[in-house]
Amino acid sequence: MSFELPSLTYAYNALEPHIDAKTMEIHHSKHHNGYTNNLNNAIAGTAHENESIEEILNGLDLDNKAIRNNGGGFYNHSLFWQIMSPSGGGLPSGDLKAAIDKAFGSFDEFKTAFAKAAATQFGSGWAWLCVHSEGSVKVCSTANQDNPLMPGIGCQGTPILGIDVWEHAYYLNYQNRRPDYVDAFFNVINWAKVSELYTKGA
Ligand code: MN3
Repeated sequence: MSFELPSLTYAYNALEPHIDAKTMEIHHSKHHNGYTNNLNNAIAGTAHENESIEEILNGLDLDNKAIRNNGGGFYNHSLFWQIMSPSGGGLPSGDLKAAIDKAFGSFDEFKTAFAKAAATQFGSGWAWLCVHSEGSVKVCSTANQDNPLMPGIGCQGTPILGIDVWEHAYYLNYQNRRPDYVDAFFNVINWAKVSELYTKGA
């Protein structure tokens, strides 16, 4: 089996003004495409060929840099496109809202914690909201293309929301202003999708 670059369900310019079309186009058609091709090359002829991406990441040997970087890159971006939407923004509801309130006290305090994780991730990486099997949620961050599905990464759980804080995700529009990009990201979060992932992962 080989992995395929997933299509976006919206146009490259659909998230403007929060995320610009050029950034989206390069990010999806070049960066994500590159991770996808490199992952396929890395697993070709190995036992991983018959595994799902989740199985590959759960059982990852962290010393296998090709699969770590490209398998992470494939998974992380596949999630990232889904948890954004042109009609996104607003607030979570239902069980997800309750879990966020329980963990952080309020949505605003969650937003502060998530934005801080994104801002303080040194260099390239991701900030995450993860769910644990008993339904609790937590915020953490990982370097490069690592993610919470990888063993021993110091940030465990099932990711239900993630923000890419590599410069390629925001530099054209925001240059060094990562906090402004993180703030804008909240206007495109697809909370319906995040809720669906919460229910699946809890
Ligand atoms: Mn990226």
